[in-house]
Amino acid sequence: MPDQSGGESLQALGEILGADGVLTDPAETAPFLTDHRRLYQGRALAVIFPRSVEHVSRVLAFCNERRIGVVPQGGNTGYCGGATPDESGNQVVVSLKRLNRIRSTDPLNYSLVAEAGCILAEVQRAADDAERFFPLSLGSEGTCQIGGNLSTNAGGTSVLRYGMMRDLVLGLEVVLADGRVLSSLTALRKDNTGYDIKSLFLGAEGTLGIITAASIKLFPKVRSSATAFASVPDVRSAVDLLARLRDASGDRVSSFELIPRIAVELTTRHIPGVTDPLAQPYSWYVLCELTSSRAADPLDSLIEEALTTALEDGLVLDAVLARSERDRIALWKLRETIPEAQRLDGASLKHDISIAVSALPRFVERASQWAHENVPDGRLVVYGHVGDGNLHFNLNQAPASERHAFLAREAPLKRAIHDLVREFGGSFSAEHGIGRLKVGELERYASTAELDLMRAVKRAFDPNGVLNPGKVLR
Ligand code: FAD
Ligand code: 2HG
Ligand code: ZN
Repeated sequence: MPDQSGGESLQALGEILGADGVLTDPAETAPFLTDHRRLYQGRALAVIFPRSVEHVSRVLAFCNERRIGVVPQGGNTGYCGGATPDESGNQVVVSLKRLNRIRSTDPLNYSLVAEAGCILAEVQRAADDAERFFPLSLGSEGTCQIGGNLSTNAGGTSVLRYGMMRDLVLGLEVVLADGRVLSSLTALRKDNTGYDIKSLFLGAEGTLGIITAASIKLFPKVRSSATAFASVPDVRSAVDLLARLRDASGDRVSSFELIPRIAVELTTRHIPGVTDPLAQPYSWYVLCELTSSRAADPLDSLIEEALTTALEDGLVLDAVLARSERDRIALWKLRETIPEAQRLDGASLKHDISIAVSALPRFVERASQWAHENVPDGRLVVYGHVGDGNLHFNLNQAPASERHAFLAREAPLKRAIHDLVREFGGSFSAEHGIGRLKVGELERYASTAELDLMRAVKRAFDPNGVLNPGKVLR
C-alpha cells in the first residue's frame, strides 16, 4: 500500500496517463520487476505505459520535481539488470511498449524513423517491406525493443559487417530529466555542428534521458547468402579462416560465430529440433555467412572454394553448407539458442569480453587454463562473435556438482577473467552494458579521468539523479 505521498504520486500519474496507463496490481506488475536472467527482484510504486512523447515528458517533469526515480524499460531482455527497479518500492518503471509506431520510411535516404517501443523484429520487417535491410540481429530480436537496443548499444551477429547499434543511428528524439524534449530525428549522414549530443544517449542505459524515437540507417536488401557450419581444429584456425574469408569474398562476410562442442551438446539436448550438423564430433566450430544485395552473386561457390582450400591447409576439418533457407534457419537456431540451452542445463557464470581478434587464441588458452585449474566444478561454454573479438566466456556447472558451491566461485573467477582481459587491453563488457551488475567493474577498470567525466556528464543531464538511479554509476 503506498503511503500518502505515494498515493498522491499515483493519482498524478493517473491524471497524466489515464487509468489504463498505470499498473500497481502485484500480479500484473511482477514481470516488469525482475530481469531476464533473474539476477534482481525489484519493487516499484507503479509500472506505467505512456502512449506519446508528451506523456513521457509530463511524467519526467513530475518525477524530477518530486525526486522520484524513473526506470525506463524496453523488452526487458537486458543482461545486466538495467531495466529493473531497486528494492525500495519508490521508483516508477516506464515501459515504452505503447510507443511502437514506425513513423516513416525513406527508402531513397536509406533510413526510417521508429518509436522506441518497436520490437527489433518489427523494425527489420518494416525495412524489408521498403525493399531495404536493417542489419541489427540478436537472439532476443522477437522481444527486445529498438529503444533498449539504442540504450545498451546492442551488438549481435552482424557487427562485423555493419557495426553496433551506435553505428546505425542518424538521429534521436529524447526526453530529458526535466521533461524537455530533445528532438533531433535528423536523416543526415553528415552533421559536424559541435558536440555530438546524441551519441551520449547510446549505451547510457536510461541514465541520461528516455529515448522515444530514432532515425536509423538502412542498407541494400540482402538478396543472396551462403551459410556454412565448419569444424576447425582450434581458435587460432577460426581467426585465420575469418581473415582469409574476408579477403576472398570481397569483404562480404556478415557473420562469423565461434561455437564449442559443448554448445552443440547442450542445444541438441535441450532445444527441440536442434541437431548436430556434422556426422562426427569436433572441438570447435564456426558458423559463417556471406551476404550480398545482388541476387545472382555466386556466394555458395565462393565459400565452397574458400573452405576447400582451408580444408587442404588444415584450417578446417569438415564443413556443411546450408542448401536451403530451412537449412540456414536450422544452423542459426543452433547458435541463437545457446544461451537458453545454457540456462536449461543449470547455473552459469558469464563474461561478455572483447579483445583484438588476433589476440583471441592466446586469451582463450590462458583464461581456459585458469578456469580448469580453479573451477573444477565448471564446464567452459565459450562462444560468440569472434569476428568482433567478442566472446561470451561462460561456464556452466558440471553435471552432479553442487549449484551453490559453483555459484560461490563467481567473484574470484570474474576477477581473474576481467584482470586477464585488462592485461590483453580488452573490455569487460563488450555488448551487454553495465546496468546494475557491472557498476563495481566499471569503477575498477575505468580510469579516474573517465569516471570523473562520466559523473560530470551524469550531473549535467540529470542533476537530481532521477534517471535510472544506481545504474552504470553509483
Ligand atoms: P531492456 O532490457 O528493457 O533495457 C536495457 C537497458 O536500456 C536498461 O538500462 C533500460 O533502462 C534501458 N532502456 C530501455 N529502453 C529505453 C529507452 N527507450 N530509453 C532509455 N533507456 C532505455 N545483446 C547483444 O548486444 N548482443 C546479443 O547478441 C544479444 N543476444 C541476446 C540473446 C538473448 C536470448 C537475450 C535474452 C538477450 C540478448 N542480448 C544481446 C541482450 C539484450 O537483448 C540487449 O541488451 C537488448 O538491446 C536489450 O533491449 P531491451 O529492449 O530488452 O532493453
Ligand atoms: C549471445 O551472443 C548473447 O548469444 C548472449 O549475447 C550471450 O548468454 C550469453 O552469454
Ligand atoms: Zn552476444
